[in-house]
Amino acid sequence: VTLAADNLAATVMDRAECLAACTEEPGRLTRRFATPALGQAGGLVLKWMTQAGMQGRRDAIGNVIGRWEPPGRAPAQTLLLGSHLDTVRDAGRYDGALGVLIALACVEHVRGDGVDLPFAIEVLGFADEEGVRYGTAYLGSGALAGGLAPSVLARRDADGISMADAIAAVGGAPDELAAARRDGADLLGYLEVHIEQGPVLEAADRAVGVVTGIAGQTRAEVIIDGVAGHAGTVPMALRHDALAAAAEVIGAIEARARAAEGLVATVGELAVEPGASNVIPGRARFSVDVRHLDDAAREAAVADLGGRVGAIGRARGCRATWEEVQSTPAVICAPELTAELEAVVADVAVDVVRLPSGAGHDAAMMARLTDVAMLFVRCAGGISHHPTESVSEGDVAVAIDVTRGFVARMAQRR
Ligand code: HGY
Ligand code: MN
Ligand code: MN
Repeated sequence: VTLAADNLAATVMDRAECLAACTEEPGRLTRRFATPALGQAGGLVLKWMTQAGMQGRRDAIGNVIGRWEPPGRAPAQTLLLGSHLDTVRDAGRYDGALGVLIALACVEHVRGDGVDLPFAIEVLGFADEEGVRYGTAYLGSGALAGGLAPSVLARRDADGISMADAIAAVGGAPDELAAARRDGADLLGYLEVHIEQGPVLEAADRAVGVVTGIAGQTRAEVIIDGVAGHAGTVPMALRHDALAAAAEVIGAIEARARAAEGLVATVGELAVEPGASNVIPGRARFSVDVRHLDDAAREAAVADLGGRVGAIGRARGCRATWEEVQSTPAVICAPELTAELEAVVADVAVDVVRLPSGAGHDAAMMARLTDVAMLFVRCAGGISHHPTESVSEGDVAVAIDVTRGFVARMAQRR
């Protein structure tokens, strides 16, 4: 893909198509952590980084990191831009990738137009934000921000492969994760550009919006053990049907979320054992994802639901457990950095729409390391985590202009 300064947005769109071809599953886009498909996408980004005059590398967990420095200078400070390169199953092509490509386009502009900056820029393509393979989100940004517990390396995926082995299998260094932690002392902040994944900007007819904060999320796993049996001979009153118990719990989860303003809860994965049509399920395991902008409200819901799981299990003669997998607090975007971003949006995009993020983002983890700000880009119908996810080239051009303007303001601020 060739590059000229005035068609950065077209280049971003073309490159998004190239990245969308890096998939584990022909015919649909699935690019999980530490897979060859993710390696292939990272390889493309590294190539584009090198073409943009950046020093590209992969860190111990597989994050792709490109560094640009002003010619002949070794600046004391660094501005971070980026997002994630992994995807959910049957994903859209812009969730994550768009932010990495816009960050790259911004550096290409800086270099192409000979803009002199008093700081370096690093573009980050995180190796895992979605947590699809190992259930825990933010592995990539967690390694950089120091948010990973070493115990996470022992987690096994659906095929029984440990995270440590998966990282090593794609050339990473699982025993060097501590060294991947970035020192925050030289950082000016982290800006993440991401599709909104919701309907607000489209309803407001705005190309971009400024994110005020990111909802906290709790990920848990519920395991219900009942008694498997013959579907034809065990009377209903004598059953301890694990899936029927799960259905009651899932209904209770939905009801609890519906009853609380701003609370969302989702069961996205469900496994039934032994999994035959004529056998009463002996075991059911499912994921729970609970989110709210207010941590107290989320934690109250989690406490309620954990209690309900036990009660429903006991009432049915099943053993039901709620095990928390990961809990990430809500994050308020850094006011100063966000004010800089708002000033640019006010110039470039008429007025400023501010909105919270119900979706999790690497910025939530990067906030442990440095100030964070986020720019949302309108996406058609607010659709995301779906192959029809889409953005317009015009909106991408606005997002690139805002990112460039943000970098220029950060340069004046020094
Ligand atoms: O799940 C999320 O909110 C994000 O897409 N990882
Ligand atoms: Mn996502
Ligand atoms: Mn994302």
